[in-house]
Amino acid sequence: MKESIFTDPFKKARQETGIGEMDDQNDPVAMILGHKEVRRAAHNWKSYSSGAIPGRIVIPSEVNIRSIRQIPFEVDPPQHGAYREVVEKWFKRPLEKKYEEELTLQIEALVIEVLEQDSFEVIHDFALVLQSQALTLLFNVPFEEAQTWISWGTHVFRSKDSALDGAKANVLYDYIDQKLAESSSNPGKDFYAVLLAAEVDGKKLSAEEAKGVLILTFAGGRDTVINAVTNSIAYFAEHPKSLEWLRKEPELLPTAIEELIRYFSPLTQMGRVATQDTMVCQHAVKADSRISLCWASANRDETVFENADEVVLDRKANPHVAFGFGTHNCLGATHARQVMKVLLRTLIAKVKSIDIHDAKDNIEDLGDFKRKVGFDSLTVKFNKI
Ligand code: HEM
Ligand code: EMZ
Repeated sequence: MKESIFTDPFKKARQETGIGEMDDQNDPVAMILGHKEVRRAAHNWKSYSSGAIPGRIVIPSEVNIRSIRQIPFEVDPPQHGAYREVVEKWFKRPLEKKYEEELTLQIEALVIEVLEQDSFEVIHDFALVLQSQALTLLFNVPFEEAQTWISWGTHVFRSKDSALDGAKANVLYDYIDQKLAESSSNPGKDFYAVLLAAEVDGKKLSAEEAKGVLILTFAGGRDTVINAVTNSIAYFAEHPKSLEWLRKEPELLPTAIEELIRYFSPLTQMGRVATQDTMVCQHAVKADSRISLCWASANRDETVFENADEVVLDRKANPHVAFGFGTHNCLGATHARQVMKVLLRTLIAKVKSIDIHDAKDNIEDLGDFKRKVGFDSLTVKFNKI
């Protein structure tokens, strides 16, 4: 019961002041830590804007490696709603029967493959592969395309030695340019063609705007899904009774998935830029300075969640904010939930127990706060039923 414990570094600051402070590349961030306050600020886009210069609301800031605006993520209402409308339907496709069936075939094949191995490294040999393969369904492109995406590694802007890797980002940008060019001369039935045909307020989406949506789709759903998958495997390795419980009561799966996502909170925080001088939790926030909505802290708020630091698989009310809240709530959540559902369904059908052989934590360094968000590597063995 060690590798699957994710402690809450924000507790003391949340209880004492409700605010955490960190520096990020000389551009400080006032982190909002309480559940109620995070939800309130997420709603208040007039005071806390997402439409700052591209990259600034991300922590660590990506202003030095990216000038293209991610859409709809870095756009405020009312334009945000118009952009969101053109992609919303496409992001609901994971609920279609055929999508779920194909996802099931992909994930079963992967699980069967690793079940034959004496051990395997979950992040690179399982979660990254699973995430990339599943994304071919969301894009509606050939399965083989996953090979290229796997070669990019777990993050498109970060590499092993560098939290912000411009050269790596260029690989993604060049790839997208090429795919958009191919699509405009020979449109298929994929996400590229949908974006190039889309109209916002009676005007076609430009290639630059389509690129902004695509960068976000590649970047946003990558390490988050990889961490949700990997951390869940660590959890079931150390809680074999939970695996048995779900095997006996599979109707609990959707509830269990929300709880795992609450507990792991794969995206720690997201920033906003204050549009005017304001106060939050008795803390003065200057115009043009950054705040963050700390989803990970809000999800451990003891005034909202009983036994907040425990995984309670059948937790009844679970108003977690791991997928955000309000205007920008996660567009990829339908896909991410389907991935988790199919994965857990496959695990309970085929895996008796899981042994951890080795683990290296991935700790985010947020100034005073050190937060385990996942693993750099996790080596396990799956035992067959
Ligand atoms: C937004 C978390 C998976 C695409 C968000 C936000 C959070 C989040 C917290 C809100 C950001 C904000 O308010 O500024 C997660 C987690 C995931 C996940 C925890 C997995 C467990 C995905 C996937 C995709 C995706 C798989 C797509 C492939 C997006 C997009 C937005 C978003 C496009 C922006 C929505 C908007 O601005 O209206 N996500 N995400 N996410 N996410 Fe996810
Ligand atoms: C941005 C972000 C989106 C950012 C909703 O979150 O995810 C991060 O992983 C990326 O680095 O650019 O897409």
